Amino acid sequence: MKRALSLLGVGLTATALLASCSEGERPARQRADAQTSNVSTSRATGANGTLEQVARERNLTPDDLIAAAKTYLPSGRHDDYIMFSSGGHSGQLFLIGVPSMRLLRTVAVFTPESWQGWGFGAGNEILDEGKVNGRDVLWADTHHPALSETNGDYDGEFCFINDKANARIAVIDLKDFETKQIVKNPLSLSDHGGCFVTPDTEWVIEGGQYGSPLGWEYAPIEDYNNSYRGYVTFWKFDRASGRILTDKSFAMELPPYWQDLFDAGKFVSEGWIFGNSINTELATGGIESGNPPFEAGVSQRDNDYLHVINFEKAIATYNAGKTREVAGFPVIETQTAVDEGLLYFIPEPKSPHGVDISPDGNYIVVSGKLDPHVTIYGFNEIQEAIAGGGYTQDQYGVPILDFDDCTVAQIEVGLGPLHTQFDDQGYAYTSLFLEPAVARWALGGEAGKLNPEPDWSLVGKVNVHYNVGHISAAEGDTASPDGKYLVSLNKWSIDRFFPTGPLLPQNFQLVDIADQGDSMQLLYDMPVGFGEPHYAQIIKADKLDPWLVYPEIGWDPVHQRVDPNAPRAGQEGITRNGNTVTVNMTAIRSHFNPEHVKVKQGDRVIWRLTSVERAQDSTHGFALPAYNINLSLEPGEYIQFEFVADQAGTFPFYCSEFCSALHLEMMGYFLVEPN
Ligand code: CUK
Ligand code: CUA
Repeated sequence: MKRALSLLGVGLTATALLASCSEGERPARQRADAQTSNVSTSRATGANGTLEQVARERNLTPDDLIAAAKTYLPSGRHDDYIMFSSGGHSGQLFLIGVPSMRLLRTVAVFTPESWQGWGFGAGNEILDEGKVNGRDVLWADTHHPALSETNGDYDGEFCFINDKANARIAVIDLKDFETKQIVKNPLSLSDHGGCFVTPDTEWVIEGGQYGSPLGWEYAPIEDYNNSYRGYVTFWKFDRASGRILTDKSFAMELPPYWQDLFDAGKFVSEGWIFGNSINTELATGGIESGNPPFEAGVSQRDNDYLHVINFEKAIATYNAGKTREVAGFPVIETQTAVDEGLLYFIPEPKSPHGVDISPDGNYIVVSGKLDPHVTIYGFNEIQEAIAGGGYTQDQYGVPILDFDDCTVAQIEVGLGPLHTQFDDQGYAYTSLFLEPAVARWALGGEAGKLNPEPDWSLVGKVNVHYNVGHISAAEGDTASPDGKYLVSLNKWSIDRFFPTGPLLPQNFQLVDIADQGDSMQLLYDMPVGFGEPHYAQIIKADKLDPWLVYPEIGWDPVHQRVDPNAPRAGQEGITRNGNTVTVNMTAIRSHFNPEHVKVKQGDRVIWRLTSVERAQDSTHGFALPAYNINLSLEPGEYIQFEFVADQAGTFPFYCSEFCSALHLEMMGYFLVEPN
């Protein structure tokens, strides 16, 4: 029920809003406006009446007005935070401003995207890196973006993202927000547990999910326990080149449970990796043969296993060559991991989803989807349990530590707990899929800022609509979370938006978490009509330092350097060598040079195109019909593409960005003379 709109309530609210807008936070131009006359003061007073009128006409409560004021950005003002959201089965990454919840940009990753020319003459060699057994796979199911970190905090340099559907990892450089590399995992087709970085981004962690023979060769499902396996891969990242070094990377073979998500320890737990799992039942489904379906078979046991990996030691084991080559990739076998003391299990309740490390690295938080608690493991307790010895083992020989020895608390938070984030006040937040709600709870020992007693307790809840999966708080998985905002990534949006046919968008709900205690305010609903995002990370905008134009004319964004082949102004022309024709073309407002490109049918065409613009935002496009080419040429950018001119005809090419008053004239003719 909407609260009745009282004149007094709105009046006070509006006054408070105006008063709370401190001079210091307002841009200089607006301060200057305010100083030049008294009109602005009377306007502000007058605005009370107007605000009240608008509120009444639009049926807005005082809370609605506060929410609007907390999220609205006047034209020209920027968001404080940028959310990097996975794009789910769109295969892309999305950048969203917080708190305005405005979509800023799609980053083309695994899927062709024609606005950016991605896959239409640009980025083709990177998309080719994502081939599976030589076949194009031009979609992906992106789940978990991972911003690069220094000392456990986002540093704004790179973003990684996984493709659950084909076990691939992409590397995005945040200088230009473009994808630079796609790595296909040679061991598997399934990688839900990617990707997560170590605190200095030396390694990118990619965990598997659905068990299969490593290398995915055929094996009968009846042979699941013997032939199928899980894994986690550790990709070595080289910051200088901005690339994963595949020949310095390795994997660890795991039992064929379904590894779900991983996280890297930090501070006290740095050098350790934690992963949760489901299907320790080793269920193999087969509903058509009268077997329990997976959904029943996978959730029979009360416990699954938290995977605890001594990663420091695993690196040493890899460096010592104690690996086996599988599909040409070095793998530490499970037996080796056990012998070397690299791998331990701890029971975790029940069908868990998500494992999240507290900002100080002391605690590992796991939620069982079918258990109303969050379970908190202590890193020191785990170390003592490992040192204590006397383990039981699972059927693959992996030591199982005692649950009670390793846990420090369990808190009943509600129904269907999934993922956890943290704030700067010693609170943790856990999504509750079934309620649906987000629970705030006090992280014992860390709640000291407001609550001096070590305290593990539920503090408050905010309802969300509907079925929240991940949540993302501002820098909420780092060593120093910011608090302030939390976004609830809701799976369903029924009744929240105009129904666009039977397919509805997802719903991102912005929640204000700045107020302490049990008050959290829902501020904004953002329809997400471009895929089903899973995880997102929110970074302080001032940590990002993108280029405004490419650093030099002739810049090749794939390799982040000037390409010596890039044509410069004055070097334009067309050269023929046998039946290979090289086009050296430049683009500037408002023409291409050359404008006539004449070839013979069957010629191989190498087309080199440089934007010689230096002004920010002076982007040109390049559209070549029938040959499936479209480019986005940002200032300074160089792109080369090749094709065989197998279709004779007259092809008008043109600039596909409205770049100037004479944009429509920015065109030319590609003339292919028939044989
Ligand atoms: S997952 Cu989708 S809601 Cu892939 Cu991290 Cu949990
Ligand atoms: Cu260049 Cu339009």
